Amino acid sequence: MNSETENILIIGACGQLGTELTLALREMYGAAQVIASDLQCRVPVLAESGPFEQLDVLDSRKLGQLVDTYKISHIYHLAAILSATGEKNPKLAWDVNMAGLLNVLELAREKKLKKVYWPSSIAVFGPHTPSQQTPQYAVMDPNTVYGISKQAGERWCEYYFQKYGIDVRSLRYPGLISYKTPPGGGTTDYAVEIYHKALEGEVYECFLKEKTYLPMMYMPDAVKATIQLMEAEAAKLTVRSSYNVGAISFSPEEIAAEIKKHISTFSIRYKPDYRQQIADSWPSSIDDSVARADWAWQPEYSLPTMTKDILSNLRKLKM
Ligand code: NAD
Ligand code: AKB
Repeated sequence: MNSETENILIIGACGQLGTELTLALREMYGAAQVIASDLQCRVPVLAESGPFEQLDVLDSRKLGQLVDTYKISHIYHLAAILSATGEKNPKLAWDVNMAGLLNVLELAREKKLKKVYWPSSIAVFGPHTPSQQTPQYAVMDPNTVYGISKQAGERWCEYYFQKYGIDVRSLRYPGLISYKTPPGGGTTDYAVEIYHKALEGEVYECFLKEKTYLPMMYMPDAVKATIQLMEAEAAKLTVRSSYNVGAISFSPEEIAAEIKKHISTFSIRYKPDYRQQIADSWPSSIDDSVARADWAWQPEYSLPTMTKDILSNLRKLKM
């Protein structure tokens, strides 16, 4: 452990985002510099490729001990209860999402951490938000406990930046799509499950209606955006709540049609459930011009290039 360089703690590292972000940060900064943590180590590669610590973010004493032991300078706080799971257990979602963030922000203030990363979500928007090309600054009336916690979290991040000078940075991710780690209970999870079912030769039963457009992003773009934001010069950042970041927008019928170009026998049927109402309250597409202007954000993947990449990689993994 080198105390002169960045020592990074990732909280919630075993999740869909954390698994890939941890490995990318270990590549960049060295494995010993990047401490992965989660409730349990569900992803063996994270303990095999570098330090891993069991941590509940609600345990502020243990969090403080880890920061001291590893001389942590940067925290990536990813632990959260996502939208669909949150609606089943609103109290748990509020406690984990809110108290967890406040523990991290307080610790950053006490221990004078150099930087904190905390992700927000398109879930901060609601039914009265303009749904097409949703601007950076728009009406926010989230109606899920997850969205309410993310909106409040954004306000806390900006508060800690303005009051205490904590260098907190944040992105409002759209639905993240990956093939390496399963998603954790969100409304956009269908766009991950669909690829697995297609390769298993099964009909995919989609929990959203065929024309439900949502903003989405392939995981390599999400990892790139996160690292780019964290590396950006502080003086260039004009948003200290959370940046809109966009990439792709599509509906279930469009992703199914794209998969059919590769697997002609694939078929989908629709059985919308409680997640339809959540999806209907979220934007269809995102205006991320502020992120593009401030730190040169530019996504790489489209629906066709993402689909080709996921299917070829999943085929190799399933062989
Ligand atoms: P995930 O559900 O896959 O992973 C979250 C991780 O947090 C899990 O490994 C879980 O074990 C851990 N965790 C839960 N409670 C904890 C606690 N009390 N202490 C420590 N760890 C705990 O979520 P994800 O998709 O990787 O999302 C990561 C972050 O990105 C979250 O803040 C989420 O809100 C945000 N985000 C994700 C998406 C997406 O589509 N995946 C979109 C927008 C925002
Ligand atoms: C969810 O669906 O809850 C997440 C998100 C968009 O925040 N994928």
